[in-house]
Amino acid sequence: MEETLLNAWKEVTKTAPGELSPEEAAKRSLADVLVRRDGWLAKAEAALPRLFIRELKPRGIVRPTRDASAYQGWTMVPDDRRDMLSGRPLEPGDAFALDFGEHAVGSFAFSLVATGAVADAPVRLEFTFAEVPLELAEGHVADRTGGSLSMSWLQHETVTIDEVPCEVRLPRRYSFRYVGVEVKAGPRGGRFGFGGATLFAETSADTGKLAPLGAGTPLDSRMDEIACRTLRDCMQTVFEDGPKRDRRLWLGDLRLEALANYATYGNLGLVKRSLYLLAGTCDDDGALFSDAYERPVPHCGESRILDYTALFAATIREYLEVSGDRDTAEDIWPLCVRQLDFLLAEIDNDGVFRDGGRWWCFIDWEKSLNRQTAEQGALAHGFRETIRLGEALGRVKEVAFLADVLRRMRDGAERALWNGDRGLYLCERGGQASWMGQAWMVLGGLAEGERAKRCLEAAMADAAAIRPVTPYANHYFVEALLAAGLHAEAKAHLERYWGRMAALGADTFWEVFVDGDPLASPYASPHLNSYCHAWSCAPSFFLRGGFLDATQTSPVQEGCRELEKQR
Ligand code: RAM
Repeated sequence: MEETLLNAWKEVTKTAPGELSPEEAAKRSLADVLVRRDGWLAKAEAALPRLFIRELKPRGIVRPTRDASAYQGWTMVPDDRRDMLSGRPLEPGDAFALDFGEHAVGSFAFSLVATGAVADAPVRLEFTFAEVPLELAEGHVADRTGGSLSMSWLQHETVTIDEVPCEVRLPRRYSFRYVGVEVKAGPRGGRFGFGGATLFAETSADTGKLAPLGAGTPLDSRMDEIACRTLRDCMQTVFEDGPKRDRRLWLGDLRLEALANYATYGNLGLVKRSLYLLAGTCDDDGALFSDAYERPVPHCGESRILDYTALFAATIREYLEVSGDRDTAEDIWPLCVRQLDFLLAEIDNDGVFRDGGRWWCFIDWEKSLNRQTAEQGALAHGFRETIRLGEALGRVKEVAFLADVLRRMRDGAERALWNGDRGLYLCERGGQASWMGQAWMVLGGLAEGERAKRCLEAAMADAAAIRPVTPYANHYFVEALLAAGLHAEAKAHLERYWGRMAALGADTFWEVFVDGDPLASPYASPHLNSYCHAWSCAPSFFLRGGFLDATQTSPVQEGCRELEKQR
């Protein structure tokens, strides 16, 4: 038998009256999960939200221009050929770009108009839908250079039209602000023109519910506005990670989107649907997958991320706190308990997480990050949240054993990971220090009080400590600063990271952002990055005081209120 904390527990647990041993809890929860699974999918279906549709017209014609000072080296400048939108006769080789004025998600329609002369051949147009100028300026080379994901994610479309005049609506949904139009082939001699375009923007966010941010610095308002737009465009029939790519539900992204949503659009039904979709697509062993697809029929993806699974309990507990929807939380509770079996199996007998290679340990996209310390904290956070959810549901006895697990993890971290001289938690192999390692130790409650402050400050002061590269991980860094009571640092970090994106002209916040490395990409091509990625909505959550529910009393929530007061 493997020397894991779970097995140790199974050996030693003497069930106290009324309590369940971990083994019994797991067995019972699996039976409950399998009985309920189909019902969960039906409930996901029943919670399908309505989409709000807005019609947007192009604001103007633009041209990408090289600008060394602009983000990724490209900026959009106005193009004075405005008559491109009102039927100026076109020739093969003509090209122009539309600017819709803001990022949006939806379907795209356009018209071709007659110019008087007979259109004696089909018209072949190529469209390039772009979230940022780079995609438009260099989209044609991206296809050739490739990347580590499929290039079919690039929003390129070639359309051949037989009859002019005509109205055409493209079949896919696109995520963009700019659209490049190029006449690839067609009749010569000015026999057709472009008659205009419409973007039918879709979202399940009711923007009418969005209260103004109120007081605050201009930068606060700017960051909040960008974050709200980002979230709006990712709120479709589930919380998508990014509407350009991967266009699906991810558990880790869901938690942060749900938090920002509570503070902004308050669409509780969408959280419920997303939770049920993940629950209903778990496997026959009751294991959650980290991503799920809605269509053509609900099904799971292929990823199982350890730190995402550990976030499931928190996502349910927060939903319960805000919505008061006890039925849903009680309904999915057995699935939460079931995950404990998988999570606990990753912790050795001495209370320390050591990567057994069975899971994808994510935390952040930074490649050089050794994830040991961060996962230790993320798992502890997951167990703490499971206890809190159990308390809220009056089911704490089922998971009472976790209190001791947490004690053992704290002792384990103390012995194996804490370095008192440097004031940092370090990974066992190689002794790496990272910002996220400290952040998750704090969030997992393994570092508290002065220790929490000390390790976060030590990481920030250590030039060699590995920094996070995604807004996702940076969100947790801010959460950790707030949990440690470092409010001013939290605000400063928000301004440094998200404020910098805003200063660089972000219309929506990006999937990855490394100041000084604008072409950074986890996928070996910045063209594959998503530039509207809702795990980056932190400013709205933090600046709007966190949850809608003012009774929240966690240190993070108090920190959020502190930031709100300071605005
Ligand atoms: C990316 C997705 C998503 C994230 C996973 C881990 O591919 O876009 O945002 O949750 O990776």
